[in-house]
Amino acid sequence: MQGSAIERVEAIVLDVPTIRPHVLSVATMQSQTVVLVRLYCADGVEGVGEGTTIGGLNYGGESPEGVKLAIDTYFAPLLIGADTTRPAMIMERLRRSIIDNRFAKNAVETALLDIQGKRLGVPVSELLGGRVHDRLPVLWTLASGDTARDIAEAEVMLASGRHTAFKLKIGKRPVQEDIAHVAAIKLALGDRASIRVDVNQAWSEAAAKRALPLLAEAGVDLIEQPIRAHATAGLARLTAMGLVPVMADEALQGPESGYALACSQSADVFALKIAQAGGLTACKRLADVARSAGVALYGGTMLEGPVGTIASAQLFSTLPEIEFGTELFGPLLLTEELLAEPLHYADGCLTVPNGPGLGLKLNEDAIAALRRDRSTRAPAAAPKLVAG
Ligand code: MUC
Ligand code: MG
Repeated sequence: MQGSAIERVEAIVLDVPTIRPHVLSVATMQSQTVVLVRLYCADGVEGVGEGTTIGGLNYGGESPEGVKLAIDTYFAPLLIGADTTRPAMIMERLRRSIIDNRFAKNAVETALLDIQGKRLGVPVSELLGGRVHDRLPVLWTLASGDTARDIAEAEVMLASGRHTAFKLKIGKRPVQEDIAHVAAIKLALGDRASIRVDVNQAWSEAAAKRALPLLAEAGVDLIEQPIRAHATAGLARLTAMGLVPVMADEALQGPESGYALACSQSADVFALKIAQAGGLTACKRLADVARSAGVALYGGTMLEGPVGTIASAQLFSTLPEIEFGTELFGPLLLTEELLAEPLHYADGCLTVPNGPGLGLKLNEDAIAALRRDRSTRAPAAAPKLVAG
């Protein structure tokens, strides 16, 4: 086997507690299940990627356990022996054999680009066209489920200077209660903060039509995925109301869906997510579609740990315009540090690492302690999630 060939593939499921419950319309997270995919080459070079989602199967079709199963059973046999100096060739081979599984493909592509960057001595951003930003603006999500607690949390963030924009998770409560919650937070924070809302598909079009003028009046700057992902005509009608910019998130399942949404003028803004897009290069194609169509950009996440967060940052750093900033705060939601050297967040921004590949070193002790399969005595069960 040549030195650059993949010798071993490992998919690891980690259960990491969150600093507080994170309440979305689709799930309440008490912990995040981070899936790491590690590729080991014969010459000792290794790469890591992440295939994390939100709320097990509450958010989409790929669960953490499903990503691991797909990697172990279907991806690994195609990867063993493959020459990592040809990441695009490997990804093409995977695409020809595996139809969907975008989260798993993203994890593998991230790991391949990590390896390639390490071999060439350049950050992943330079393999994707080259970075134009060394720091990216990062908002914080207020999602404790309690208005007073959210305001107190925002005040702490504003005082520390770590964030000046906030996304509120709504859609779980009746619409009027949600509007009152959003208006109270905006009133408390005033011009000191940009407030956006994410409904995670919870509303009907009729409910969204009632809510939009009220959200505009409250001073909301952006509304994310208010209605079902497939309801693109409805999303276009909400966008055409022109009251608050509308952002597509769950509706974006890769560059082709972005093209369709752009053609139907269904959204003002696209939430770019490397996992939902099926990898970094697919996500870059999605960004190109948006840019060509005059759709604004936002750097989204699946609340990944540091590996997925920095893979996203490496890509987002190459985009000249990312008008609505990013939400690359996933690692800050976790109680445990998964890196040997923590990421740098300050003045509302995340610094994009500059080392070769992703520019990260894992905290192996933390990973060993958090792996779901750490005990051979009793197989650990999946963490409890409270649905919707
Ligand atoms: C989503 O739907 O955008 C991103 C930030 C957050 O709090 O939840 C996610 C998922
Ligand atoms: Mg969203």
